[in-house]
Amino acid sequence: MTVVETGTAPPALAANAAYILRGNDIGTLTTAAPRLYPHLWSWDAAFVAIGLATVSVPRAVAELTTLLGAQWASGMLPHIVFGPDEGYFPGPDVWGATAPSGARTSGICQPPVHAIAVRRVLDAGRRNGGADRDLAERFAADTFDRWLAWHRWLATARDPDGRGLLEIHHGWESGMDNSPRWDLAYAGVRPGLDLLTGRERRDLQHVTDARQRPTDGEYRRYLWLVHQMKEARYDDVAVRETVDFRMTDVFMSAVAALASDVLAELGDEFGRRSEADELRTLADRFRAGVLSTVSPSTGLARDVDLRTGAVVDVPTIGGFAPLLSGGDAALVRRQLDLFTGPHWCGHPDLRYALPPSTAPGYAGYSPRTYWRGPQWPFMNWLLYWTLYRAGHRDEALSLRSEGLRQLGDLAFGEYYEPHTGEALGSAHQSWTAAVALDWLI
Ligand code: 2M8
Repeated sequence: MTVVETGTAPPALAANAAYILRGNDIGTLTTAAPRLYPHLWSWDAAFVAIGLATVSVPRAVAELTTLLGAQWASGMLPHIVFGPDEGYFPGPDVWGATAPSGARTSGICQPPVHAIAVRRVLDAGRRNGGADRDLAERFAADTFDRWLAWHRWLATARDPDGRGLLEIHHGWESGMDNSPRWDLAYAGVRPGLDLLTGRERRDLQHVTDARQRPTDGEYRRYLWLVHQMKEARYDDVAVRETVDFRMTDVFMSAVAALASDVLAELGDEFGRRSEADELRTLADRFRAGVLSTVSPSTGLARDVDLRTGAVVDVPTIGGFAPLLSGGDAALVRRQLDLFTGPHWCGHPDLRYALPPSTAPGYAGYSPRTYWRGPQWPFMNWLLYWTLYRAGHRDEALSLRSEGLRQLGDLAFGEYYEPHTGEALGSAHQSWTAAVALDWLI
């Protein structure tokens, strides 16, 4: 049996991870983290289901069912499905959004990784056989149209001109909230109201120092955008016309390409040939969109500010979008060399050879601050899974072994300081525990 460097044997790591997920389970949903995020987050739920599938296929199915239960009539999957806890700001009162089912939700979305979760749950069910296989197959076939509606909504509401790049209206939609990718866009967001003063930022109570979270100035902008979208009644066209933040998100577009291919494969299995073809066409569109943004000089993919036309040239993990979507073997090779080289995973000062969320050499790099530098275990898993699937086994397995070494401290941190390996943000973060389980079992 291999023992990870920190001395934690894989069975102990797996048992602890399962225990974390069990502890964060409030019945119908697994909170993204026990105190900092006491609700279901859309892309977290996908990774959580991937982890849960290793210990309980029915519980994994339940997690995705809860998310689908909050799907909007348009097909959008909201980025938060609120549970009963009152401890998160901005909560349901601020968002003022309700799904047709009556579920209280936010009014924005997150990257569409969910088809990967359906795939993994189906694979786990088939491995187990019996009732698990029956449940997973029924679930995947019965919900196929719901996931398809989600992808169709993205393609129409968020890429209305068919350029193959999804547009986002809030940094929260990218999942990389305060990444330097969005600094330029946020510089143009000038809140017409101070929506923070007099309100309590609960997030700061759950981290060891405020530097690990976005600033109040950033939060004022975040809240202003929510206000604008709420004023537009979350209508897709009205939001596009009025919101102060309109960026193409190259990473989300790459996720859409990848997940559309995965969903197409599921469509093939269930005899949904024309829908599978439609999804492959979508995947090709997003793949081409991602490739069109690559900087010839840096080799990284870039976001564009749709309000100003400015192209964002900052070295963040988002630039590696083509590793997810593929489509150009020479570029992928170039990106892999960059990714494993001394500016990224191979940087000599890193504790573990894992990608920081922002390049350590960049002036705006901040190793303790959220999406401005720390390493994120779920991101390591997503890259691992995609690279393995695409045949880049060495790079994938290195992410797995380094990722497991990092998690050997049993903190299951939200993110990690790249040089010291210190766990930061929330402890007992669900998607961190989930990816450990998938890697181990
Ligand atoms: C973080 O985002 C939320 C807002 O959506 C927050 O900071 O309050 C991000 O890391 C996001 O990607 C993640 O889904 C969420 C829950 O883990 O937390």
